[in-house]
Amino acid sequence: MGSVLMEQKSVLCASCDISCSLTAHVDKGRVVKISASRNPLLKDNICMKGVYAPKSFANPNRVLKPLKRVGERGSGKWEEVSWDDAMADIAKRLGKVVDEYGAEALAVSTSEWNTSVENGAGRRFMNHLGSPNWISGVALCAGNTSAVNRMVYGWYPFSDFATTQCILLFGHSPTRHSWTPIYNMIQTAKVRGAKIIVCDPRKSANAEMADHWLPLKVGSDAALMLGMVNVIINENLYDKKFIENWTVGFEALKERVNEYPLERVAELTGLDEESIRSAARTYALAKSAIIPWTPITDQQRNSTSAIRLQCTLRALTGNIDTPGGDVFFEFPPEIVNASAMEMHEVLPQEQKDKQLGSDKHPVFTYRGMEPLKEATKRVWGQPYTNLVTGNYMANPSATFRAMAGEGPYPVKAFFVLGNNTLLSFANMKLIHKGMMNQDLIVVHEHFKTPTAQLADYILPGDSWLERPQIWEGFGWAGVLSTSQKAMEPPGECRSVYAFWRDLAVRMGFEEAFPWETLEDVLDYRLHKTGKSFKQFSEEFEYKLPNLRFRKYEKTGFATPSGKVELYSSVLEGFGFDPLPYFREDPTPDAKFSSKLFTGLRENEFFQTGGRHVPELRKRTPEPLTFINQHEANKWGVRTGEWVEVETKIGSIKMKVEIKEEMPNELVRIPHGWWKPEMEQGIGKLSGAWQFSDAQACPDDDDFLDLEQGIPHLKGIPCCINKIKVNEKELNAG
Ligand SMILES: Nc1nc2c(c(=O)[nH]1)N[C@H]1C(S)=C(S)[C@@H](COP(=O)(O)OP(=O)(O)OC[C@H]3O[C@@H](n4cnc5c(=O)[nH]c(N)nc54)[C@H](O)[C@@H]3O)O[C@H]1N2
Ligand SMILES: Nc1nc2c(c(=O)[nH]1)N[C@H]1C(S)=C(S)[C@@H](COP(=O)(O)OP(=O)(O)OC[C@H]3O[C@@H](n4cnc5c(=O)[nH]c(N)nc54)[C@H](O)[C@@H]3O)O[C@H]1N2
Ligand code: SF4
Ligand SMILES: [Mo]
Repeated sequence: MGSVLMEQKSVLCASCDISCSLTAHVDKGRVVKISASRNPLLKDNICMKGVYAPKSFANPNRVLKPLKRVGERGSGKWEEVSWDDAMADIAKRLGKVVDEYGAEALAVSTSEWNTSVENGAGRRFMNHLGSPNWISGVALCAGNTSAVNRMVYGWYPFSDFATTQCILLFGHSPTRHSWTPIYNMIQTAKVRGAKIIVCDPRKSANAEMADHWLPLKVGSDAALMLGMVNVIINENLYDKKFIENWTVGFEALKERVNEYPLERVAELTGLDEESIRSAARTYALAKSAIIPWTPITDQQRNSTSAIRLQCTLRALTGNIDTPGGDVFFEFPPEIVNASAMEMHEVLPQEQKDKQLGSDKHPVFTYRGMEPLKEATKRVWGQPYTNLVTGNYMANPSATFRAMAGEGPYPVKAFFVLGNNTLLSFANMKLIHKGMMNQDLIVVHEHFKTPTAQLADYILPGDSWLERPQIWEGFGWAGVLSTSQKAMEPPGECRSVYAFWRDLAVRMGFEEAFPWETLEDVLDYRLHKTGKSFKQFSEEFEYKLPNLRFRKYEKTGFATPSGKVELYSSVLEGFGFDPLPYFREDPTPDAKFSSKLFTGLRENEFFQTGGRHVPELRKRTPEPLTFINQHEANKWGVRTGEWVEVETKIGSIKMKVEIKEEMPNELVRIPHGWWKPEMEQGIGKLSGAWQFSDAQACPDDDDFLDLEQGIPHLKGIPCCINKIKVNEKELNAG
């Protein structure tokens, strides 16, 4: 009865990064329930994290007022201060850092959800201040893939799941409660009769239903694809017209893949030759085919080659910008897009040149994107197109080294906006060292995460139920959606836009932020429609683009040659191998005779978040490592026992769960564990030192991809040590 009377708002969920359209039910000014979208097309896109979001945001541990550190950094002691006092002090201290070390001494770390809601404000601020040192979770997730895709064919395609005849998946295994819309699209395609090819060392649910399952060795995706390309070229299965008219470097590519005969590929991947051949044929002969983006190849030491090979497979089969293929969506024409809002053109070249890591690992930095700038302007209408916000980033590892005082110049102020930096990259000890060496750390958050525990200020952030938003599908997925504000933020929680604007005013560049409120900036972004945000969001929950295929026939591709660069002039210009290759793993210490991967997301939590919601936590109370019985026997451990998973740089504690779907020698460790109920502050960090996977992930040269410098999270040599723990003591500190 009550719910009939309740007000309903259309909202976009940001409890993960995929922005499902949902309905918020509001009673007496508070969201009391979340249900699926009222739009019948979107009704199945909701998971338990979305359902529990109001509970998560109403948690008593949520930070509701600005907190200022008292005592030493990480002492765990805070005092409440007013926003005005906090911002005045932050501006003063940032000014001092900039005066002493230059604007590049400010680094900012953030994540997917945030960059979709801040309307370009963070980069706009940094570009006016003069700092290029922006890092993000997208360096390990889609942002880096978009940069590599742009090097090959000038844009980042999104898959046409709706009509495709074939889906080739690398690891990527969405479930009912993990990226639900993608899961639904794969299931629907399967029921429709699309062929499914799954490359995954583990017998995942997708592998179970696949037409081809290729259980490759962890981290060997690039090798497998070199073999598939070899088959497609040598069996003449490629689209000759497309190759002739629209690509450069085919002959060189052919020569390269001939260095990878199936016999060699079988050895590198652990697969049999016939299964590779047969999967390659199915993919190439399908009337249409997609290779959906996968984070698995974003996080490997051969990441750049693996992503390029995915692009290569699409090109060889002509499945680029075609119905049922991988499609280049345009920026929604109705709005001022986020890339334009960011104003990269105002950051002087000499500051761009200072971007950390761009000398050694240029791919997703300003330097890496520079050779594409003219072509991008010609084809896509503007020189800076920051797809998935991953195209003009500093390198995370290089940034942490600079923060830690290891050069090339000091970084002394660090702002974190909704990212759990300590846990969200490789080499947690280095990140910790870098944070301890800062003059100023500001964290905009909901909770006192391990990262926030090291801050000078924790600023209370609003949530997706408490703010209006435009979503443009990261400039990638071809949708334009809106989210209505369903309730007022509790306490003194504020938006990230409010933070950046306030700081810009105090730092003396108010003219770059003429919009006083978040609502004002949304109205501005929609001004071309002649509608206010309020009107627009009442009319459009979401808006699909006008589908136009093979746009390249009119404009060419946005690369230096105007064609798909199978042989990359851009990488060649930076002194890298212009063709894809496979770099074999270094020989590990004999002690580390298994390999771990981080991932296989938990249904209940998003990344490092969510452990504070009792209803969800009780479903997975502890971090679990998955191994099979063979592996358990090898290490002498049993299900339910506590172990330490150790790599050459660290070890983490977790409980064993035997899963027969895991292959021999492979260990799954979950990402992002800390326990909000445990003791806070330095030395403890709420269990992060004991449970966070970032402790065990190395970031030395052997474990970084050469071109992008992102860490290898899929195949780190490890061992398992049985340990005795008193669970009570363990959970105490
Ligand atoms: N070691 C290691 N690192 C990884 C990965 C891994 O497997 N291992 N995975 C990578 C991947 S795939 C990704 S996508 C990234 C994810 O990196 P992030 O997107 O940074 O992931 P989260 O851990 O969810 O951290 C987000 C933080 O934002 C806060 N937050 C959420 N909503 C809001 C809001 O509205 N306002 C404010 N102010 N704060 C908010 C949450 O409380 C949480 O602490 O991490 C990557 N890094
Ligand atoms: N509930 C929930 N859902 C989420 C998230 C969450 O935190 N919670 N996070 C979201 C985010 S940001 C991301 S990026 C996605 C990640 O989600 P997915 O892309 O589905 O990746 P994982 O869940 O990490 O699953 C990893 C899969 O890859 C396989 N695999 C491991 N190593 C390799 C390898 O080297 N090669 C290949 N081919 N396969 C390998 C594993 O066996 C496993 O099946 O999940 C999203 N969905
Ligand atoms: S999959 Fe779940 S958490 Fe992610 S946006 Fe959809 S409802 Fe929210
Ligand atoms: Mo991700």
